[in-house]
Amino acid sequence: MLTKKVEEFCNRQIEREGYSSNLYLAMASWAEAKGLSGIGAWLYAQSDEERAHMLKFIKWVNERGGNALIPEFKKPPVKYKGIPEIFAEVLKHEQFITASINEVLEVAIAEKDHATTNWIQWFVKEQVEEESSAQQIIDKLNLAGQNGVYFLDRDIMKLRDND
Ligand code: OFO
Repeated sequence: MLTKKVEEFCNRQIEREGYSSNLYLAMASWAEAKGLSGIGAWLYAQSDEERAHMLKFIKWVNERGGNALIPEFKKPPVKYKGIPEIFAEVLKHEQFITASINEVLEVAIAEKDHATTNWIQWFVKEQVEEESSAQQIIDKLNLAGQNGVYFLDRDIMKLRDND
């Protein structure tokens, strides 16, 4: 059984994972409309993963005797400056999500909720991978210089290792 506090933080995380999914969906659509279908495909896949993260939290809350609430989501930006800016934003957003997951973990520890403390380790590991894959893309873009976006669009799907 979840305590009220753990339930509240998990519900907060449902909103954050859902917003992440919509944010990456908005970025995917923007990139695709600019003709960058490779980068678009990467972002669509990322958006799907975030939806799966949201569902994991929904199911966990309900399974543990809580009530998972489906919130309203803030509208993500519709315009972006460019691909380097998008990936800088992806990294920043993932760092925010990492901090948020850590807060859920800290609340679970404080509430002596060993089950949630154990369950959420999957997310702790996932965040290490997500931050690292965003950083890897930024590094490649920086290395490639002028034609970086072109090469990234061509090769980005090869960088996905987890689907
Ligand atoms: Fe990209 O992170 Fe979900 O958890």
